[in-house]
Amino acid sequence: MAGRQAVKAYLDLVSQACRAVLIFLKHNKIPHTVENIAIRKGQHKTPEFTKLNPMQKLPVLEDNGFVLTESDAILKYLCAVLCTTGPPYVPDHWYPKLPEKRARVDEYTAWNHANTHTSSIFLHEIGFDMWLVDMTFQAKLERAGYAVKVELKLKSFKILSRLFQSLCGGRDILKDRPKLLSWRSRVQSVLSDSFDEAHSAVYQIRDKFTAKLSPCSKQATL
Ligand SMILES: N[C@@H](CCC(=O)N[C@@H](CS)C(=O)NCC(=O)O)C(=O)O
Repeated sequence: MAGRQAVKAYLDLVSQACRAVLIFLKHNKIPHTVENIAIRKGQHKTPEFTKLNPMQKLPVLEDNGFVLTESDAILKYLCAVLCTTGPPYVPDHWYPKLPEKRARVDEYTAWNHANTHTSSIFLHEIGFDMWLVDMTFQAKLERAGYAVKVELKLKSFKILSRLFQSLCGGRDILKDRPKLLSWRSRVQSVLSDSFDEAHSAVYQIRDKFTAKLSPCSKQATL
């Protein structure tokens, strides 16, 4: 971002939407600072934060006075701003300019937004997650031929961060799904350190949770 200030991201890494933003910033080496806002402490309800986002939700991005909410909008904004005005440049494959390719990414992010967020308590805690994996993510990835290569798209990236949410509860919902497991490890290896850094809070919650389980329950979850 030559000549531009670092962007400021307001995040709580317990949130999947926030992790997606952080991984994207780190992976693309976009200069940024992070302001940690702890949802569990109600820090997103303060008058200062409410001025930034009247909806009192995270993540929020601030770019030289321009304030943006909603992780999808933030990721697409960063792609749009930095595809031409780098360095660093965000490569076109993340959010292609070609209308048909772009529409495929928008198709997924629209579906993701409407279908995986509000229902996530059911999806992750009550066991509908298997239905979700088989009927939706897997079907969508089948159509895309599990295409990840080194060319990551916002689409595969959002799927991955969503699927990782259940790890907080100590469950790996992909453990019996070899195709999805291999796809996930390919995406993770492309994202490498930025993925693990953004998931450090999730790993801590998982470790705390699984430490309390009996050996038998541990086997059943992870
Ligand atoms: N659709 C929004 C999700 C915003 C959202 O619901 N954020 C949650 C964390 S994942 C939050 O801030 N929750 C605080 C609350 O609802 O009080 C996005 O993708 O950015």
